[in-house]
Amino acid sequence: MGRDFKMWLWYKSGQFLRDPSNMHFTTYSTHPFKDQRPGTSGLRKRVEVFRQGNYLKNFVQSVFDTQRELVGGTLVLGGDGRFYNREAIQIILRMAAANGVARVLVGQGGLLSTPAASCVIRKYGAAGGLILSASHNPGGPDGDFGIKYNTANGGPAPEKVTEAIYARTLEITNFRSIDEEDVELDDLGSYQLSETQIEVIDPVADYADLMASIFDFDAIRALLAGGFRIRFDAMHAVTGPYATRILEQTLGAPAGTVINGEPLEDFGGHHPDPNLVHAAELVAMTQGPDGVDFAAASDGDGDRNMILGRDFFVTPSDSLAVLAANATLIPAHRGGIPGVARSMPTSQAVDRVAAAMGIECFETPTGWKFFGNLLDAGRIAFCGEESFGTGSNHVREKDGLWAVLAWLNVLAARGQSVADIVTGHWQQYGRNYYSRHDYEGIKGKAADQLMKDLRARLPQLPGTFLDGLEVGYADDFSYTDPIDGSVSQRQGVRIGFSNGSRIVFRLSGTGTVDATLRVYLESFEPNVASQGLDPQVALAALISTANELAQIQLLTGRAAPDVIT
Ligand code: VG1
Ligand code: CO
Repeated sequence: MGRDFKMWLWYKSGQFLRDPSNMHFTTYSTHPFKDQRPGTSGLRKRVEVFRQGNYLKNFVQSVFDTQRELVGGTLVLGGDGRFYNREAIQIILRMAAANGVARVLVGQGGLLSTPAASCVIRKYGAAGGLILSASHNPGGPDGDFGIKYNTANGGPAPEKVTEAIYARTLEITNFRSIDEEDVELDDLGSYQLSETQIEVIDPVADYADLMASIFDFDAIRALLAGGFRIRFDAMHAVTGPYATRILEQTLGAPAGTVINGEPLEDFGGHHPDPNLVHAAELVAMTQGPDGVDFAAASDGDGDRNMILGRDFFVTPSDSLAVLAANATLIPAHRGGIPGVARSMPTSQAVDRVAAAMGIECFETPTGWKFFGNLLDAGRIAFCGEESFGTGSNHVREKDGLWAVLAWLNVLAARGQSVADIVTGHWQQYGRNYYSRHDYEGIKGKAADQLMKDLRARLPQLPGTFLDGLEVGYADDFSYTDPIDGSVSQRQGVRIGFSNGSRIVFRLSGTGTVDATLRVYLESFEPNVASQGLDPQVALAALISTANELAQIQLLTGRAAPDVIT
């Protein structure tokens, strides 16, 4: 073997960079990947992308390089249990030890729901957390994987942090790790990994305690004991253990209340996406004379929720509005809430509640990270997104089980059915008909062209009539954070009509292949006699206006959306 070849082997092994001043870690050389910019909620890619070369390691090292509070601090680590979760956790543990993290709190089995991770970060004063999830995207070797950094407030890193991490990924030349055995993730306890203390914690306990401190568990227990029938679909994702412990073991719901409760690496081959399409089994349980009184589902990482009554679907935007209107029935909010917030595409139903209550209402870009500052500043207590996301100031993530418990608390306090509460809400505040149409897997070029064309037309639209409706405003949503003044531009094209209807267009920031166009449609109906329509019927004119305006069929070749929610 020639000297040069030996040198090459030695170089490839990465051993050449072993730092003599600290034998506890090894520095390995690496090369940047150009596609590690986090999207709406962290870095999401196909599993095969994450498993190539140093892909995961590069990103994690970029977090350690830029988030220096982790050195000597506590890191929270866990994921939704999807394929590659365990392997990724072992890699991150070794890198955490090599990067001087003092303590890692990792969920048993590598599990932590997104809201539970937020809870644990806050409770134990961690410097930050790494959450491994691609949320509602399918899992398995051919599915998706994801990683997200959350800061010390427990919330998703704001844009300035994700941009710093991304910038680092573009220039990274090496990463640190140690040569140690895997940590035992299935047994609770404390382990030493080099200089770092690894604590394998019960992923449910802290979260369950937090829930008990917020809600009227006695009232919910009495409701369930009185024959109120519920089902919860964990979709073989992370909420199974949480829902079983809280709903069945703590609140006394009968065994079998939680369905699909065992977390599986591939979610049983399904999309762990709580909507009418993917949770069809649950929806069927609410229908007909034997239908249960209340049903709910959550997504892969436990931050989303779908709420159903008997023969009744609660639109997420309405769910936020109803919970805000009934906030004082929840013990933690007995004294009232200071304000609410919703993402821009979410319906304006909650705005009406805020106006009636005389509290502040904020409109933020899509993604939970934009609620963090408002929550930290105490300006809002409830917030939500149309995409089945609802939450409060108890953590800094949206929280599926929180929403379920909030509904059960309100139902117990009011003694009415889900349908009666929501239709009563419409009578009082008016109904915001709402729907989202998703065109998935369209070519990136076509999607960009569509958005570009729309943007170009915006200045001419105000004052014109589209299908008989006068355009009041047309813009590309820009948000200035009221707390730190940071500006986020190009957050979605909005077209508002003078009768209160809206059409919003934006491209998804969570997909992993091609582009997804989201079209959000909303109209307002104050007249009680006209509030009982199917939203697709009520919104029909607006739907065709949207299609024409954006030339959806012409540019994407699609005659109809793939998913309607
Ligand atoms: C989607 C939703 C958005 C949500 C995000 C993360 O983003 O529209 O409201 O915050 O997913 O949710 P996008 O960019 O694809 O529209 V989850 O449950 O992934 O954490
Ligand atoms: Co999610």
